[in-house]
Amino acid sequence: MEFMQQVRKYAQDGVIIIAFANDLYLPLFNLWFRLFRKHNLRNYLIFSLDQTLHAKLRARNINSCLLPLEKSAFSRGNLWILRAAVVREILRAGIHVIHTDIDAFWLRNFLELLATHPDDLVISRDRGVPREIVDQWGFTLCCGIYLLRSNAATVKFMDSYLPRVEELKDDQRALNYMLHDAKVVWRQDGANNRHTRVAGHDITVEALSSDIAARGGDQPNAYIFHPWLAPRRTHEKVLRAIAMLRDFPADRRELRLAAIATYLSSQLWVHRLGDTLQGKRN
Ligand SMILES: [Mn+2]
Repeated sequence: MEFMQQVRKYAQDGVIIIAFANDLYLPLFNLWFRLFRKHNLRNYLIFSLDQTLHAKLRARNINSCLLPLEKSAFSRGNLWILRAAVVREILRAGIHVIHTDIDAFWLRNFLELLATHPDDLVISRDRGVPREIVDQWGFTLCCGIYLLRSNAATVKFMDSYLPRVEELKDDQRALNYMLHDAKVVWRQDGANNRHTRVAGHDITVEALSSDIAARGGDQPNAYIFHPWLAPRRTHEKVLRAIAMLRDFPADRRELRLAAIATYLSSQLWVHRLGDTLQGKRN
């Protein structure tokens, strides 16, 4: 596949960091990238789902690969399937993958965890989807940020996983159900991470503590903050994320600049100015 040339070009030490976005999410991407770029990583590739975003990122010298997903065909389900298919191709090429959502903010360099977290799949935790698994494990695996190592077992795992993602149109549900079907037993380590070996697939999994990959609250050493941003307009999501990031040791200056940029790039300030003038007249 054509995108693999780009992956090979940007991978370093056999690792590539990937994210997916479209132009609608540019404000959120901008906030994400402000934090990500501080780690000076070059081994990343943004899969731009439309030409508009791709052109904008290229103009800013951001590593982007155009992987068009037609707006008419665009649904989250199709994106999850595409994402899993891309990951499978990269693993098949012998390259380890770190996948990050663009709302999983890199407060610290997640790549550093590679050396001390040797499991095949190292993945963040969630408490939402699928509900029935939360009831049993006390958590679920969250595809917002993960490291998947390339080896014979993980490549083979993807061959079972991808059809499951296609069937459920949801990569997170598919992953959790596969492990649940394999009747995994979680073992807790001293740092509140959970570990298991998946019978039948022979892969090991580490479900990271929220001290490393936080979904909220006060985790001062978190590498990743992946807040719940309920559906709303993208600009509002960004402003909400900025407000939540203030609880973490993120760069205050970057956050202020991001907030200003978000106001300027949205129509919000025009509306607010309008409201203010209206208020004065009344
Ligand atoms: Mn997310």
